[in-house]
Amino acid sequence: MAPLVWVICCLLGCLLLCRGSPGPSVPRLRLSYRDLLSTNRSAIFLGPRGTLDLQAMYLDEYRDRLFLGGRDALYSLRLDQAWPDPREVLWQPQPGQKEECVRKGRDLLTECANFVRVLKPHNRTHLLACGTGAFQPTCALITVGHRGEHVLHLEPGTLQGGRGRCPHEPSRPFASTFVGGELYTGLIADFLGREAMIFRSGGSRPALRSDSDQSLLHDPRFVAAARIPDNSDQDNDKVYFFFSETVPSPDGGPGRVTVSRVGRVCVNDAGGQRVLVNKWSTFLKATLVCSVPGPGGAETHFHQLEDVFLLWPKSGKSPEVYALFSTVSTVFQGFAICVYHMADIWEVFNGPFAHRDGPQHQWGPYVGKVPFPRPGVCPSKMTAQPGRLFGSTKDYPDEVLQFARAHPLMFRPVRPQQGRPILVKTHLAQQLRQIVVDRVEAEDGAYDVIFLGTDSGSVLKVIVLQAMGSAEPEEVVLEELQVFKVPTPITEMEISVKRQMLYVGSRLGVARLRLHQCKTYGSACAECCLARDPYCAWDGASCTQYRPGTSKRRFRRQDIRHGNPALQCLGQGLEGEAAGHMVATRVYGTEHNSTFLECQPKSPQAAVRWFLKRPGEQGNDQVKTDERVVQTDQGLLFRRLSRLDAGTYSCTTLEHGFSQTVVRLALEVIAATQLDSLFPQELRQEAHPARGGLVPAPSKAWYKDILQLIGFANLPRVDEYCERVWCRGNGERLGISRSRSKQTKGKAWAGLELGKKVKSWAQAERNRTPREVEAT
Ligand SMILES: *[C@@H]1O[C@H](CO)[C@@H](O)[C@H](O)[C@H]1NC(C)=O
Ligand SMILES: *[C@@H]1O[C@H](CO)[C@@H](O)[C@H](O)[C@H]1NC(C)=O
Ligand SMILES: CC(=O)N[C@H]1CO[C@H](CO)[C@@H](O)[C@@H]1O
Repeated sequence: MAPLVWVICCLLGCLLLCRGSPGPSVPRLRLSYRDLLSTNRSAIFLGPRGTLDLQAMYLDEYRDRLFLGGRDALYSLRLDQAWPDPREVLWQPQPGQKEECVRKGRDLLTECANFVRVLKPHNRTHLLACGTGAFQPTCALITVGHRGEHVLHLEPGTLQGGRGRCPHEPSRPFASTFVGGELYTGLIADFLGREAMIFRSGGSRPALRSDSDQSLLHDPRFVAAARIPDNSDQDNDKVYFFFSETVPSPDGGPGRVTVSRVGRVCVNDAGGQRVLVNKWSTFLKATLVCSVPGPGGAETHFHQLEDVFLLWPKSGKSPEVYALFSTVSTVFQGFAICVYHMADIWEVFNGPFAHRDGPQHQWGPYVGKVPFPRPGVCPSKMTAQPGRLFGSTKDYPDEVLQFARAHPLMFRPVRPQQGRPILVKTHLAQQLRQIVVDRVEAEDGAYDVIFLGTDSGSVLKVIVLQAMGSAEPEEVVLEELQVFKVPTPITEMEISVKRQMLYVGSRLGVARLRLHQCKTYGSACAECCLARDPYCAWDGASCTQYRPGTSKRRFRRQDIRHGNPALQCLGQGLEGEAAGHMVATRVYGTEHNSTFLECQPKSPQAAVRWFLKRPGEQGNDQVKTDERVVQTDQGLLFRRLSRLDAGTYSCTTLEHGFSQTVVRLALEVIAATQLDSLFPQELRQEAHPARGGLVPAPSKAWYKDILQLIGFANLPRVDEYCERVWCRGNGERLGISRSRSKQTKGKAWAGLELGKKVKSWAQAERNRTPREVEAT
């Protein structure tokens, strides 16, 4: 029965999600790989061989370096200099290890190399690096120099086994963090991929690991690890692990289910004295819930943890936990972001332990007496009792350790802030893999800007607005940035708030991406305002980075909540270039032929309308579309132009109740009869490709275009036309095949492909006298 209920719940969930889908999730701005490079928004490092096989990234803001772990190699890039300025260290597997790896049935190309997966600070001059070593994990210390130096070399004398610190496989998820000279790692630590553990090593204390007899971890997929202090007492410091597990169905039904967990251990855990020797004695875990409530208690659950980002506040000690989840359902695919307070996590760890009891072995809260010191509590002043100090977990009574062993799971789950996700995304063309959050001060408060790395090499920049008096948060996708040229999953993302940069890694390489580039939004106040980007504000002259506190409160126009330029940009050139005074660009079309008037607003969220002012008339009429005149996403298409179509066309956009004219085109229609009478017979033949014509383009097509040129007997106009249609820039431009960018463009093309040869023809034409032309 259980699976059926599941499916039904899920379907119901789908419907709920569809109906209540918050806000438009179409990005307001889409920037291509080329756009990003050409505007210096991003810079790419692919390594000397064109691909890094990137496995690890460590952003070192103290040294201003970015360290990368790849296949058989390590790299160091300087952040403060022209990018890239790499240092490389080659690090192959031990001799014979590659062959052994192949002998054991592993793939030579994809598995039997040293994939460097761990890069952590060791001390002021050294990093700890670990690689898979062709299925024999190996660690070494890497000299990186003091601050200001740019050196990178491996210390051969420090090579040592890396089992428990680095997985055997290049692809298996794991998480580690470096605390007080020791490395804490959550991973599967054996060749066969069965031995899941949390492992601590590298310090002067004996290594500590999970108790494998108890199977505390069920096929875990670790995504993050970090030290988070409970309070100012360092004795209470704990390392938290975020992971998903596949556990037997909790209601005793068949099959297994995926659940997400937060687990923790005390930094000062030393294991037990008689039980749990060299094993964790303080390990506890709790379930992380991220679900959308529906009517009648039906919930759509997001069970699989994809990534976690800890947002540390400027003041205060505990971070907010931003977690990206996905569904594990085969019925529909969705993603959700839930935010957890540490206080709520602590409360669950202080609450009842989960306990299996009763005839069906159901889970319930443990109601018996819990021994002292409470299992999971670190030895500290709090555990001291008169006569018994409990200075170490080795002093804990056996009873405490036995209880901890038997009750690693808390009964209550951790619920997110507001009890629901801050963001739900379904029907996505791509999957979400990574999350980074930046808290940005804006004119009207702080906004959390969320960067999401997708599996198609792009980054989404999103804000979530909690509307007043509404339960549904509004999602605003500010930008979609195609960071990598080809679709590739983003595997690493680090932010430098200091540099206002995001470092984005995929297998291919790493990109440095500016968090914002305000001028991309446009040069008018209204465009800046409509962008709703908390990083950007209108400063009275242009769209620039908003810096709180530094402004002299002159013009700081920003309206993230409503994006209402009418209010924000009054007297700020709201009309500007966009208004009625905008000079119309002259374009030409021939009667009976097709013509296209282009208008692509920057924002795909804007509604486009076309207006026509006929020659001699006063008012603007909205263009009536039918099968002859078609409005497309790119502009207005006339299938067959009529002389009556001549006039001035205005393309206006409507967004957030704000209307603006973005393109004005004065269309002139050249009568068919005029063309025929003006066309020189000999040129018509000469132009034919079969007779050695000028361009190897579709014959009819191209000479018709020349007809159009001829149509303008007065030469300045020929020039003008040539200029507009083909010859602008380097003269290589073809009438139709030009790059499509996000900029709004107002242009018409004849719908024909013509090359640069037309230009030389036009040149020759210009040298003829008007009389000659007329005479022909
Ligand atoms: C991009 O950066 C390079 C080097 O710093 C500079 O030469 C170039 O002008 C910049 N381009 C733009 C569009 O800012
Ligand atoms: C860092 O550790 C290495 C290896 O243990 C040692 O050789 C080096 O002197 C240490 N550096 C500092 C600054 O302590
Ligand atoms: C498609 C179309 O209408 N083509 C016309 C373009 O103009 C020439 C010259 O007037 C006509 O012959 C074509 O039929």
